[in-house]
Amino acid sequence: MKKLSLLAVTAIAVFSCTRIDAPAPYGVLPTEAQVEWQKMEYNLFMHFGPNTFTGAEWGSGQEKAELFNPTAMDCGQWASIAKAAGMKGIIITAKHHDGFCLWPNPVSRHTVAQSSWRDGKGDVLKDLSEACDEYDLGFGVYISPWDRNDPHYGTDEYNDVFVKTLESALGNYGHVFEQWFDRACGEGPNGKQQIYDWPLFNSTVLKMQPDAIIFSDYGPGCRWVGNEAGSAGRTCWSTMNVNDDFTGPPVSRRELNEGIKGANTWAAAETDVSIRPGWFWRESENSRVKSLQHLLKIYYESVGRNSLLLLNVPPDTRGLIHEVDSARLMEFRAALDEIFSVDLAAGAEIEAENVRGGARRFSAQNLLHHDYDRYWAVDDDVTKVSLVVTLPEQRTFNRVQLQEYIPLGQRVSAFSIEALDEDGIWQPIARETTIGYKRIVHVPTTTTTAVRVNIEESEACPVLNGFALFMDDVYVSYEQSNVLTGMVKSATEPLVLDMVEPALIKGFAYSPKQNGEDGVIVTYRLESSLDGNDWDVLAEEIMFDNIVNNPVSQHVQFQPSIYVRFLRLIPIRVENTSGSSQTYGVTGFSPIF
Ligand code: FUL
Repeated sequence: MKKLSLLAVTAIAVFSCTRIDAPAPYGVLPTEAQVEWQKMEYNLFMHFGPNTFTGAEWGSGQEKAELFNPTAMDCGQWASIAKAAGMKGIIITAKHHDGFCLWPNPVSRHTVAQSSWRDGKGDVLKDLSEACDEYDLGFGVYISPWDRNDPHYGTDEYNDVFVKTLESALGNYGHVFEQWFDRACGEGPNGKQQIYDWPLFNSTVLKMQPDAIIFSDYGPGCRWVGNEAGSAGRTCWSTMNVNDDFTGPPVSRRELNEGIKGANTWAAAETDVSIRPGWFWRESENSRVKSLQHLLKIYYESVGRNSLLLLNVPPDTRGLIHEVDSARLMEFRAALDEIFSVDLAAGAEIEAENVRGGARRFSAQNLLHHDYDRYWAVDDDVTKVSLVVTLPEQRTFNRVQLQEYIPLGQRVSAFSIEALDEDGIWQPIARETTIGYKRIVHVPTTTTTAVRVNIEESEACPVLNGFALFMDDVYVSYEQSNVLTGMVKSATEPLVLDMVEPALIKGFAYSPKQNGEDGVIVTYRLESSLDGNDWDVLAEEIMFDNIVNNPVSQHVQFQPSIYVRFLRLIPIRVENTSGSSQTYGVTGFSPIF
């Protein structure tokens, strides 16, 4: 008996001696609520209020409250559509800049209670929070500090009124996962600009909803992505520099878009974009709902770039999501399911050059495990390291998904991906910078038995928890039909494509004008550049065969793919249907990835 317990004690002692610690956290970290927020990935934004009935984007605040009168209001419809679309939460404009409150805010005289909707007894926040509960969706609110109706606006008193407004909206409708503050700040009725008390506003939000993620340009919960077009930076850090009073330092759109490496606050980028040209519903925009291709591009440039996608789908004057929008959302969902439902890395073996302390617990095989908290980690002094994913058989894919385990901080600042070719040579297929919570990299359609990921630079030893491969047959280069539409250029002027960042491209597409008169490029010199200053000649003279008779889009493929930022076509011979021409027309010039 004595002997046995001694043995057990020895075994425990040996085990605890050899247990390898997890890597120490690096830099500023997300809170648990911020990690859960990022895992939501895709949420619904809803702009609704008097503007829905007037067609304005920014109401003056002088609109009559009775204007707000949706005829068939149904938050259950919104929530069921959001759920079916695969979204995880809904954020509504509880109060936009016109000051109108979608709930009976006791400190305002410009609310649903003064409207004719449901005889002044309606409450959109109540209906929506209940619908979100029913469909297991997060409920969030946009409450604009700028108020074009409140008579106190522009005076010190207003900040107290606004605090009461926050308390009312955040205190009566259950859990609120996100508070959305935009920074628009205009003048009040007295011509004065309001000085907002951000520390007071933020502390009020957290007093009412301790887990809420506070959105604004400066966080502190998450930050604006710097544009309303739906595009996070290819480099995208989740950190920003924020002063204690949440008013600065001044931040450029580029910094919002790309974040700041090593900055003092965790504030991941949120990509807010509307499915329509405007934020509010308008009859005239029913035919201008974004296409499936456009939405896929937005998805790749938000969720695929370490950002959360907040897609605005505004209810109409009935108080319903319009049929055109809901049909597009379902089409989008079906496409995402088709692309992402089959992980082509399933069944692979992953071997890494380094595994932390040689411990199984940190093995690279964890990258295929779906338990979020299992990850691959390396020794502390390793910041440059490769891993090889050997597939069970030859597989074809064009998207590579990587994930960093962000509870320990964002670390990777450069990586590349290679695929093994038939001769056993590693061919580069991508070179990128940051990963973050999730990164979906576009690579050329690749058929291979093995993929190598090289972490080239990392701020601390890398910690990754996800690797996957997908094949997207749905998304066709959206830019192809949208770049440089309908231009006519002089025959001596080069045609230049700037991809903003260097990218690995398989070729390009040039679409001439179809009218036969403006001319087309027949032969040209092809050059490329990484910086727009030094140009490499790729070919002295190339011809678009039969382009004059049949001016359809021309696709030119490179062998192998090239890594460039700029492409330049210098026309040598330009013709129209009657012979040599002084001009040529362009309806598209875009990369093929
Ligand atoms: C901006 C606002 O001014 C727009 O009206 C819209 O609400 C957008 C989401 O945020 O700052």
